[in-house]
Amino acid sequence: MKITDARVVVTCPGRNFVTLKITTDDGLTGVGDATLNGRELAVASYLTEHVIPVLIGRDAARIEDTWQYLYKGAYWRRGPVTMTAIAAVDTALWDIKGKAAGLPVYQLLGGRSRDGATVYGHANADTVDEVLAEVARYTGLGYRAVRVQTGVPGLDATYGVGKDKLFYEPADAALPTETVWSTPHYLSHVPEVFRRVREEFGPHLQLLHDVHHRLTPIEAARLGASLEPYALTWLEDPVPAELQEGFRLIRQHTTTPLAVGEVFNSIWDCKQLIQEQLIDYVRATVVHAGGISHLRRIFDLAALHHVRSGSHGATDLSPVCMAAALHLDVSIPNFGLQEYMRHTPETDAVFPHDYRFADGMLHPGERPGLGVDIDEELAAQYPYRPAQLPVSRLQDGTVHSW
Ligand code: KDG
Ligand code: MG
Repeated sequence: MKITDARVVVTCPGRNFVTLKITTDDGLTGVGDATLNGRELAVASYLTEHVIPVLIGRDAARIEDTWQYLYKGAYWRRGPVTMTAIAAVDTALWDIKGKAAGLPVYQLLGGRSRDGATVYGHANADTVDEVLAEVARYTGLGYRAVRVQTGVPGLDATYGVGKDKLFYEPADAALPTETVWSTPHYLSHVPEVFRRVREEFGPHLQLLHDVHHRLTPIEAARLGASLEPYALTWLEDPVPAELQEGFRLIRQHTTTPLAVGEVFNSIWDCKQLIQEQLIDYVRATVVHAGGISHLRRIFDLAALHHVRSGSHGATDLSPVCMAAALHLDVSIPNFGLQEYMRHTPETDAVFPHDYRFADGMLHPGERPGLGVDIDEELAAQYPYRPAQLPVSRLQDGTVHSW
């Protein structure tokens, strides 16, 4: 089963997506997501210039060997661009293997460990009163878990609080827009938001909150402690995670569970966090963490240390990534939650897929392979549009982390 063709499709049905499509000599095709928000063309070029030439003629069945070849053979290991490109190849080869076997990929990963992947939705609004209505929208749709984000009084705009409902789009302009951030305003506001949500929805709805890397460890410790009465399922990205031992400080002060990892691209980004049990959920995902093969390795390490999965699933991860994530989610023993931010109807039409939402869960479907494809004719109608993520500054003008 030799690879005879591989090509990169860049399309913008409302937002940019990069997809790798691989074809074999027996006519099978496989798809892999290669979207890196705001840096899409870097991955497209990495694949076209450096990866596709070495794929042609290789045995499509040799998934692990191809992964090692691309990772070790490049000499330059890790990094989001490299690992997203490797992820696309790995995902497409799992898709092909499933089709060759006539089985959905989750069966090749050991079969089901659960009925479906429990997902969380996104309640976003400027005010607390409005966000209560958004949470109700999700519980009405059958969700069992909701992430809650609001505007912060005194700040004009807050990253992660979308204007659209059911999804949000953070890459909002060809050149980065700028927003202003104040930690004191934020820290005094968030506990009141969760007090109101718990009061309205009771103790059983799973609640989550994303800090978007905006605090220092001691500030995050204070936030975690102040949220303990509201029993969050997780507090996400409380601090930037390059300094893995920085999480020790947060852990010493709070029992609020911690989730981190949407920007991780390798097991080395979370090795210490997992081995020291400094986090409760690892949010790495298929497209940015080296594909199904490498993400499974991360989740296996996590399982040894009582850390569960909580894969990133924002709109900038295409339906190809979502499908791949779901096959892993239903098969691994230590699944926690799957993020689900719905795509626009235009995106869903470009990427026809078998997965579906029911009873608060996503189900990967039973089609051989991943159960997702790209409609290349439709994709061609949506040319690439440059879009970047915003930059945040403190009130004194200092560039801030989020
Ligand atoms: O591209 C960045 C987004 O995917 C990210 O900001 C979304 O934080 C996010 C989340 O938790 O979904
Ligand atoms: Mg996040």
